[in-house]
Amino acid sequence: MRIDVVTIFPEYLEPLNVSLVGKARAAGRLDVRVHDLRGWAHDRHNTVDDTPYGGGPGMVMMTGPWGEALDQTLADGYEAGARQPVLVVPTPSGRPFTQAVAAELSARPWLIFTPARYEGIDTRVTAEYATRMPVHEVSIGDYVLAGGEAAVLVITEAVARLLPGVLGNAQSHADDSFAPGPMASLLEGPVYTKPPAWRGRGIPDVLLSGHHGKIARWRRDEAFRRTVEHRPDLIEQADPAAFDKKDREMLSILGWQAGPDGRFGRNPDAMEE
Ligand code: 6GU
Repeated sequence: MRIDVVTIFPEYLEPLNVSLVGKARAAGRLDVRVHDLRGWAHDRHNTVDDTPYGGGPGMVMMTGPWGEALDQTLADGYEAGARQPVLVVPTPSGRPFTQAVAAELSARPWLIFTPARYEGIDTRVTAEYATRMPVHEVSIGDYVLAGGEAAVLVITEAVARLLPGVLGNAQSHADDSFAPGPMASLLEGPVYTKPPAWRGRGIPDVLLSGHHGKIARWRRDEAFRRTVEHRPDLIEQADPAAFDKKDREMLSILGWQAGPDGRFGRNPDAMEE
């Protein structure tokens, strides 16, 4: 996969040299190019922003530098043999970035990121490139960052770990929290490693039993506990067909029951802690 990032803070993308993404690059599975947007500014102050039409606070990133930067980035990529670019525009007003979006992007050969500072980029830029390639405007959560660079780090890491050969063990993301499939959208439960006793705290007996069926069931029960506690919305939205008899027993113990539509909700008679 090729990734281009155009930014006014190239140094903000330094973490892409580290850890999983850094290793994927070193292994040749990921080709990351970071470009300084100011290289396409033309006045002596390297200006890339201007005041918003209609008034109001803040500054808007100008069409000129972005247009030239993206034209050049596209031309260089095509020249190097890259194909089928997708433009990924991080913005708090984008669609939520989820594991499903990460999986979709990981199947593409070429991503171009346009993290913005100030109040965002003149809308005509995305409108223009949307006539040439798919454009995904994405937000990484319901809070406001000073710019999209941190979102580029987040999205790149989520995508890179899904690339073939980047995680040693393909099974390691089959049971991720938010992985698609039968385990759909349960959070992962607690994990333990050696030593077997630490400050008076032991390991649940089942994990030492060697009984794989019981261990799998225990893990799923703990996943239900944690999901009910941290993300009850995931249980409410889940397709109840994904829940077997044991799942339903666990949900009942946790104070959840199926409503008339089959979906699960908190049992109003259950006692709160
Ligand atoms: Cl992608 N950008 C900014 N500036 N803030 C955000 C965001 C992105 N996602 C959530 N908040």
